[in-house]
Amino acid sequence: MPVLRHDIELPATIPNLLLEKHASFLLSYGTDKDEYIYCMTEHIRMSGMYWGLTALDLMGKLEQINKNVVLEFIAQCQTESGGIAANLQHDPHILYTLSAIQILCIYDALDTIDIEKVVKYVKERQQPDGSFTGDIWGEVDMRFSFCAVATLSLLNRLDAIDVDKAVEFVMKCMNFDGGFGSKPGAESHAGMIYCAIGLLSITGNLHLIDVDQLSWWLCERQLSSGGLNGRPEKLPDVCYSWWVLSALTILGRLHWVNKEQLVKFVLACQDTESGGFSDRPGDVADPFHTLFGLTALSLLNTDYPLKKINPTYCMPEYVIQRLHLKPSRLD
Ligand code: GRG
Ligand code: ZN
Repeated sequence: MPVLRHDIELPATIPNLLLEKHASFLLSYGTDKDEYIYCMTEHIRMSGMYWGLTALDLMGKLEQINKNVVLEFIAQCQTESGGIAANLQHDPHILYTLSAIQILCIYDALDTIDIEKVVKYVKERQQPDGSFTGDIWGEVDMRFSFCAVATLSLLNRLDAIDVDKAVEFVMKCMNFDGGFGSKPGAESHAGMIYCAIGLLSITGNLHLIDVDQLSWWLCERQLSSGGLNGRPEKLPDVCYSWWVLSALTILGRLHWVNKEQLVKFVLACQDTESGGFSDRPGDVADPFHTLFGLTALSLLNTDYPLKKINPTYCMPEYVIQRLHLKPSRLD
């Protein structure tokens, strides 16, 4: 009888953390603008920059990036509507607006762009039921609620939207299993749970959650390999070490996962030759999974020399403190 494989086997030897290699992987990523992978990621460039810069900052290597080039790129990506695009001549979207604001906060350079116009763009995305569209074309997704609330809170302008309505919509996305989906009735997914818990943490509404039920669902994502999947019956992936662990950290239940096993899984996802992390051992590394490999190790309080990451904003903790933001967290 065929048996479906829902986990992976870890390699016999687990490498140590290869910080220097990860830094050079990220620094060289995209230096060759004719590379296939550079072209294929053109449409998500702003988020790619946020993943890479945040990862470099966690490793204490941010000064190796030319800050002025980054700031000038972001300024050029702000469009007439106030929203920010993923790349030059692209349409603005709330996902890339958040990534741009996150980078500007890391660089303490919000004055690079027109902030009032960003606030107007985000405000215009809110619908009568409290949800948010990602852009002018009308797709609604709970991820966009998180992006809107995170962006405005980083700008200290949450007053621009109806926060109660935004929370009401997020709570409509909660399922019988305690998890959250992308819209009402949609299947629970760890990425969406991060968005919901992040939004509730920023707005001070974590009391609306059944903490034990949701934390059970989250910790049951850990498989025998030590890695976490994003929903039942799926393979483990290093990025869920962020989506799941950040939520468990905010809920005060980080100790409900086996830390030692998870660290092993995360370390096994490194590319020991070229640097970077991939989703699973042996796959191709990319900046997205590199960030989340590092953030997982940061959240797990390992002894590695990494800065602390804030579980709500996925930004270095020192930046969140500099902005005097205090997203709530349960004990
Ligand atoms: C500030 C970190 C940060 C994020 C901004 C965009 C966003 C807010 C959050 C995205 C949350 C999300 C939906 C993450 C999941 C990403 C992912 C791995 C999707 C893949 O889903 P499937 O169904 O994969 O293709 P599985 O693992 O279920 O097979
Ligand atoms: Zn992934």
